[in-house]
Amino acid sequence: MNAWISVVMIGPAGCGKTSMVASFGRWLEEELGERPIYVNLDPGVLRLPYEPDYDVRSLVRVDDLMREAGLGPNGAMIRAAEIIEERLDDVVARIRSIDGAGFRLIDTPGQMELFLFREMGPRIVERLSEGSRAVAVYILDPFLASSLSGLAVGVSMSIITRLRLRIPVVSVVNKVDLLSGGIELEKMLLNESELVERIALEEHGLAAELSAKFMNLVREYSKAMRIVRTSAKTGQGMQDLYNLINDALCECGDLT
Ligand SMILES: Nc1nc2c(ncn2[C@@H]2O[C@H](COP(=O)(O)OP(=O)(O)OP(=O)(O)O)[C@@H](O)[C@H]2O)c(=O)[nH]1
Ligand SMILES: [Mg+2]
Repeated sequence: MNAWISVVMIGPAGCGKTSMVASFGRWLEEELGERPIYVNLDPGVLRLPYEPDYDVRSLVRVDDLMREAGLGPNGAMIRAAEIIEERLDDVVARIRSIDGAGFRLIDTPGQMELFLFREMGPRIVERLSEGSRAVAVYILDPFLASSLSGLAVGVSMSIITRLRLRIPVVSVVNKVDLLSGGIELEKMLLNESELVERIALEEHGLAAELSAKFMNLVREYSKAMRIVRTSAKTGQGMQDLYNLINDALCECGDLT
């Protein structure tokens, strides 16, 4: 049994996965004195704001494929995903061979469909969770999350992440340093009447009906899906993220 806790950062292109790995990692180092292991699974990234302990670009790089095989960016990403899937045993063995204990922060490809909807993500996560624990952090776009129908769309992706990866998922709204004000997302998710009232103000007709039904579905599962606000840029919300991961992983509320 190893004592790793894998934290898989996932979310749409540009939401801040890579920055969150760096920012949460820095917070763990500074606040808890724990150096996490940094894992990059994005073959397309050019520069990383952290020093990876395992970097999938040692196996395949999207820019090399574009240059050498004459592929476009999407074709090269798909080819890179195929190469990673072909060598999955080796990738997992290299990550698992890193010594130590504590957090293993996992950065995933920019296009999340490559990780979620192909075999790569579910298989890697399954193998990394053997004998240890894992949680996914679904990173929502702050502008999408600033309306209730947008929030419903964002949160639906976190439910899909839960279904695909089969591990607990926590949700964060990142880049909150760019928002002024904003709705009390978490409170609203938990309070049915407030939610219905708010939806009626924002949406009409079918969109209102769908949003209400959807948010109620989300609310039903919202115990495990509390949302916190973070900024990977300023470091805001890292303690909340830590607490959320803690709650999701262990009902007794203790990571140790
Ligand atoms: N203002 C602000 N910018 C952020 C924050 N987090 C990330 N960014 C910026 O958003 C852009 C994308 O950040 P990344 O961390 O590369 O996001 P990503 O999800 O890894 O992106 P891909 O892997 O390319 O999909 C960069 O310019 C970051 O500096 C944040 O909390 N606040
Ligand atoms: Mg990235």
